[in-house]
Amino acid sequence: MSAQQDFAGAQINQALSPADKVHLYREMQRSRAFELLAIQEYCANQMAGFLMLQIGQEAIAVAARSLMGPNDHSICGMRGIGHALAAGMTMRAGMAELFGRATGAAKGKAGMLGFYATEHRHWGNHGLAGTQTALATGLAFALKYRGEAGAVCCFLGDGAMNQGVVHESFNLAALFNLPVVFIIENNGYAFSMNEARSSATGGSLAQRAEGYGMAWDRISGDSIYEIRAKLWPAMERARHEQRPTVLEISTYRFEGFVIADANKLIYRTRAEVEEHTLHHDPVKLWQSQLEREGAATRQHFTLFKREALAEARDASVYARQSPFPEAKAITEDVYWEIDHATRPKPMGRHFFG
Ligand SMILES: Cc1ncc(C[n+]2csc(CCOP(=O)(O)OP(=O)(O)O)c2C)c(N)n1
Ligand SMILES: [Mg+2]
Repeated sequence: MSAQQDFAGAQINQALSPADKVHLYREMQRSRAFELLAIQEYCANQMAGFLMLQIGQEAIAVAARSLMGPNDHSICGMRGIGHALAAGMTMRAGMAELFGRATGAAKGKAGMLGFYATEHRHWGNHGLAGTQTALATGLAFALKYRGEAGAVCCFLGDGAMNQGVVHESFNLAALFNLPVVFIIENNGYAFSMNEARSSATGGSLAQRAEGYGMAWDRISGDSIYEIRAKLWPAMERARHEQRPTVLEISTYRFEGFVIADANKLIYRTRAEVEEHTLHHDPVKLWQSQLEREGAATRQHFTLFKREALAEARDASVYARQSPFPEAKAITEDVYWEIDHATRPKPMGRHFFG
């Protein structure tokens, strides 16, 4: 029996209609289509800076978002394009941001790190590994302080788990009983370094939660059903008991660390990459599961894939036709606006006077 079927019977999955399941497929396919087209545009010199993609990891963002309600929040590390799309950022806003255009999600000034969708309670991606855990802890504190029954889903990489700030955040989340779920997307690599070379563990990264008295679990990132079945109780624990959890989801990034990673087949063997792309592609696995269930036919899946691709193409046409930001925009949306009139003094407060 596959991991998908093992968890199909979980109550939270029984609640999914065939249309809901198809929606999850389409969301994964949108993320995949957007990122595949972004690779082409990046290689055609349309984008500056880094491009870090979630191809191979799509089930995590999509399954998690499907469990979130109006009081729940999400935040992630630098590999966050799929998270923002799953949260509700339009492909147009995302692609224009990658193209550095004024119509982008961060007005074309941040590129890959500007994928904030705060109107959907997604608090963006963060370039300094692990720092999002401190922000997530603050978001969770705010929920509790305001008496709102919500959960914060904080995504981080396996490499980020070795940053000091993660342990400070775990400590405060457990000490103050905060409604946060730390979700480690363990794709086996921190940059080019595999987990065995970078992390000291007694078998799993999530187990470190025990040192803080937090609940923890491990999940296969192959399976939408398993992610939903194990994430839901953690979110409920956060919402109703204000207690944190650490979850570790095993996954794999099919592409390099960044798209300009020329060594992706040096620190990983071709056979390893093929094994994952052939047998652990979450999009293909979900499609097979839904075909077995009769939720949609193969023709439908072909159509959904085409629709996702058409949406991505529309986004890149939109991005290409959009203007670059004007030079004066460089001093907008920065602290300078608040602070520039303040005369420096030896003592006192500048920002918060
Ligand atoms: C504090 C800090 N140190 C170093 C880096 C450089 N850096 C960027 S990504 C990365 C590895 C991240 O690995 P992981 O957390 O597993 O995320 P993944 O790339 O696998 O999604 C490093 C060391 C950084 N961004 N921040
Ligand atoms: Mg990693």
